[in-house]
Amino acid sequence: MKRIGIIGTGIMGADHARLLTEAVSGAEVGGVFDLDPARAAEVGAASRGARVFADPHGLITDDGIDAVLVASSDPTHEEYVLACIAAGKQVLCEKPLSPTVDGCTRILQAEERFGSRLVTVGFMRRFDPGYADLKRQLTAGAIGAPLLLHHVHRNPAAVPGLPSSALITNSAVHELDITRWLLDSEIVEATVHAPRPSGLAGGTQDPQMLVLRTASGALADVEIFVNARYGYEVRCELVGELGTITLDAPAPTTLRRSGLGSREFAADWRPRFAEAYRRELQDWVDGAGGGATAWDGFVATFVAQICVAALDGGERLPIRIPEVPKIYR
Ligand code: ISE
Repeated sequence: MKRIGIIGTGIMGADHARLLTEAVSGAEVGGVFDLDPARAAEVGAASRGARVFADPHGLITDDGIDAVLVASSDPTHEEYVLACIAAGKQVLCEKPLSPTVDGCTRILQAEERFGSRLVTVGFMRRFDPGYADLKRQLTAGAIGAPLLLHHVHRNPAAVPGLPSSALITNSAVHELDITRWLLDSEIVEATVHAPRPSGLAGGTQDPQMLVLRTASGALADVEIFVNARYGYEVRCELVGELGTITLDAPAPTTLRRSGLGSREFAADWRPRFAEAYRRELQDWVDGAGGGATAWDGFVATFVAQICVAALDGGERLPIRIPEVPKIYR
């Protein structure tokens, strides 16, 4: 039984703790830490009485903890991931690996010095049955060569005053990762278009439209809209030379009544990606290596930062990703 230590027991840390306790085999929550001790105690108690640590570094180095899951606030990821590498422990870090390219680079360097991969990044969509099937069909040649990829990513409401860049670094970063993963080709150019912002977005530039070109010559567009009001929705359509594949994951049921059909949308991403999170955790616990690497985490942050510059400047920007270090090839 692998004993997992969780750093950060907010919305994602608590959800991971629940999945590890109820839905993943071969692991248990061995310890938790949160800046809010009451929140940590609550999640510890719900995880079959896992130990509550007063110090995150104490959790990382404790002999009773075999591997660490980092779900704390984004700017703290680097510190905890580096400490896990120093302790030689496997770590699953929620996205982003670090919000800065420099932070991601320091993690890559530490992992290279260690000599083998310890870091997995929580780009859970790679484990979503829908995206996995899309990739399987594309690879099997079902629609021929891919030409266009249309993404829609909507949240019902964002916190007032959210910086416009967060739509890219916190939300569209999933599309940046899934586009290069699905098409198996790096993003080499980005433009970000900003329509009239929604009057309900509290001053944030929302929505935004990203246009990305891949090295293979395909174009991907991403509508990111975090105050869409009606619910949480993620879908996409891949257009190839022979046909298209649509990924739409609505509620399992549609209600037809009084001349109308309707279906439910979740309030956030957890129900939509519940199976993806479960598969991601099981893969990590099993050491199967199917998740995103620190290199993938670096590339996502690298591309996101250029998209933010493209939003600010309004122009089309080239993206030159550095050479892949040896341990990630
Ligand atoms: C959130 O942080 C996530 O990671 C979700 O997967 C994403 O869909 C949402 O837009 C983000 O705010």
